[in-house]
Amino acid sequence: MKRPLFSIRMQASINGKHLSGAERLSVADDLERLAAGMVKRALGHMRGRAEKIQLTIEEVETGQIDTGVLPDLHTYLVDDYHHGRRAATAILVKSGVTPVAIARAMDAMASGAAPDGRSMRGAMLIDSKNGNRLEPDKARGVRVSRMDLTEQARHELILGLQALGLDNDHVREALVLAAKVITAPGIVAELCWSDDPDYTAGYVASVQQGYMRFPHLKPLGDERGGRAFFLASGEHDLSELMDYLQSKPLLFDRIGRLYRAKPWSEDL
Ligand code: WAQ
Ligand code: MG
Ligand code: MG
Ligand code: MG
Repeated sequence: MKRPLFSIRMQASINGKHLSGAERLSVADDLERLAAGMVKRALGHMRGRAEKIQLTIEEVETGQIDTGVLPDLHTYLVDDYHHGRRAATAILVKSGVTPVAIARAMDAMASGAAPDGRSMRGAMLIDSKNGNRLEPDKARGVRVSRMDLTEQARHELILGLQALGLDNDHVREALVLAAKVITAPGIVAELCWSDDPDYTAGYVASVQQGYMRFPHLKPLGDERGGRAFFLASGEHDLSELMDYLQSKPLLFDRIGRLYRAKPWSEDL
């Protein structure tokens, strides 16, 4: 833990549109392997081969690194994406997000979120009361980075997810991202579904309820996806929040509980 850590990030695009991204924290010895894996991912993405790949590697000041725990993971079985979105809405309402704000987030994600109808590279920031979009760059969104698992926590997570038949990059990366997002100052909850056409699962996450995933939050084949971070209404300190999401290094050294899938029911 005393060895210097680096933030390594990849962003790939095709036709000037976001294709794929990744972000990890790593010691110097692992950077080459991680960089190769990220380039491979960008070139072999199911939505096409990247035309431009940007890799950024920056040393992180080890003195600033906080540790943390991943949220508990729950899977709720739903019949289809309509059912999934109703369930996700019910959970978000419990977290204090208004139906108007939820509908705005879901409409934006379902229609591509970026002004040109494509998926954003980052996340939307949405006022949890009135649903207003607050991110300064509406085409790009806010990209969260500088978070990862310790080696030991990664090992435990992989074993735990394997036992549930859930070990894939989407789940691992989303859990780590959500873990950082829900502890950010002013955020009450997150909503996400993938922009990968073959991946229909998504989740709602909050500190109180954990990471609640649904196998269907969008129709199979849909290339649109995104993330919405809901902000407590009132005074927003956007620069503090963006700084935390983009720059605060966080290493998760403990995993949460990983629950078996169960059918969704309204009174959960
Ligand atoms: N920061 C902010 N927004 C991001 C980031 C990031 N680091 N990475 C992705 N996004 C946004 C961006 O708008 C993408 O278009 C969108 O999220 C989807 O990204 O439990 O795979 O990497 O089974 O396609 C969730 C369910 C999977 C996992 C999410 O997202 C599970 C997923 P993707
Ligand atoms: Mg991506
Ligand atoms: Mg991703
Ligand atoms: Mg994707």
